[in-house]
Amino acid sequence: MAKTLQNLEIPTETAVLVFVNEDETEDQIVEDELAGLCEAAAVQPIASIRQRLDRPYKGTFVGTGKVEEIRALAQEVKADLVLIDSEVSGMQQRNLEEAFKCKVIDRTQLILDIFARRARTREGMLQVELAQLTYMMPKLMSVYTKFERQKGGIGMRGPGETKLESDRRLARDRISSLKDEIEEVKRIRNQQRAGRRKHPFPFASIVGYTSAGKSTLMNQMAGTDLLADAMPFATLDPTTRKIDLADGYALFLTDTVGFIRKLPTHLVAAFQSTLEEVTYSDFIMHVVDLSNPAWEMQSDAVMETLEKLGAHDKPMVTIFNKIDLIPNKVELRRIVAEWPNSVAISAFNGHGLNDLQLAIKRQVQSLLGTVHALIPYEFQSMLQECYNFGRVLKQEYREDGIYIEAELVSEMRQKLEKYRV
Ligand SMILES: Nc1nc2c(ncn2[C@@H]2O[C@H](COP(=O)(O)OP(=O)(O)OP(=O)(O)O)[C@@H](O)[C@H]2O)c(=O)[nH]1
Ligand SMILES: [Mg+2]
Repeated sequence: MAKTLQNLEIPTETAVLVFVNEDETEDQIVEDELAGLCEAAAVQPIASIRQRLDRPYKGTFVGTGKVEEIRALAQEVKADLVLIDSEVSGMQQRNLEEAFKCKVIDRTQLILDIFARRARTREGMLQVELAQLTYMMPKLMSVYTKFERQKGGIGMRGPGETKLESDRRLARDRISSLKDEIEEVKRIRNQQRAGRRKHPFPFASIVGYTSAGKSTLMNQMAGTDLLADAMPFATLDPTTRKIDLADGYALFLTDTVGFIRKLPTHLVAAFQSTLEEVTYSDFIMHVVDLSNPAWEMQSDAVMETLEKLGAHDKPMVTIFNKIDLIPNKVELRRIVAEWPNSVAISAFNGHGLNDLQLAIKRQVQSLLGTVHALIPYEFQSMLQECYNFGRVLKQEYREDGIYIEAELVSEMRQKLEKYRV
């Protein structure tokens, strides 16, 4: 049975959306994306308004005339909240709430709220709370004045909900204890990773824009039953599985949280332990939803996030997904030909997965090195290690030892260094 998103409520809060993107050509993309985020956060947009801003106004983010316009609109449609599609400061938020006489939420808070809904594991919850608190810290003094007693609802949800009302000192204490707890979780995760490192197989992470089809691909390749859903940020916690490839090759594959344009910095920082899976990978599988008109912008956003994580220099296979939705095959072939180390697939119907397996195998092979060695009989156990940690191509019992020819990961190659022939 297909998994569905739990916890999806009927929208409870109505919102006026305020778009502030500068570039006119991005209007549709920006609108679609915010609609998706609203749905994921159970917010119902009932009206929208736009201001082209090259630079936000210091006190109120939008201009004075716009403030009045939004106030009138929000009152007319009786909105529960006004959602600004950008990051606003605590002072701006307070000023706007005073003006609108209703709650004001920014894009970062909306995304944090979705994460809070999705958090299932202890690690996920800790990280969401840390992200919420660090984002709220500077706002605590200013924002939670008038509306602080309106508990619950969007932006107030999640593990941190009661904490948000506490004063700064309490928040600071909580942040430091959260960091300690996350350290502990991280330690355990490192142990697991070290355990997997004992195997000869390389690590790869599936990264990509949210909803690109990462979990669908993981399910196809690993036979997992991960939640795949059109809603943004369906995946929060990473999952790692061993994948067997042809000719005895294998790798550890991790599916993880998706990225988004202007991914809040606080989120990246707080999700360090989750995102470490990416930083520790030997190579990256970048899934791009080619059916999305904004795929290039999305791909750039992913590359920017990888840069923030220090993972942009890793070898990468680019996977153009959802080609079942692309009618123009000529254009598709052109893109794949132009894009280095790329393949086109449909994670949905499995089309192109053979090409992908080949591309991955090539990547894995490039991480292995061939070794010719003569292992003395008293160190026979090393032969077993070669089998365990690589591919033995040839083996001969000779007078002075066991001759082997094997493809091995670098750690194992080092171990055999002194027996090399
Ligand atoms: N038509 C089509 N739909 C696809 C394909 N791959 C994934 N999808 C759909 O795209 C949506 C998102 O897929 P997911 O696998 O959840 O995407 P994800 O990248 O894991 O998303 P997040 O975890 O939310 O960041 C789902 O509704 C999938 O059914 C594909 O190849 N073709
Ligand atoms: Mg996913």
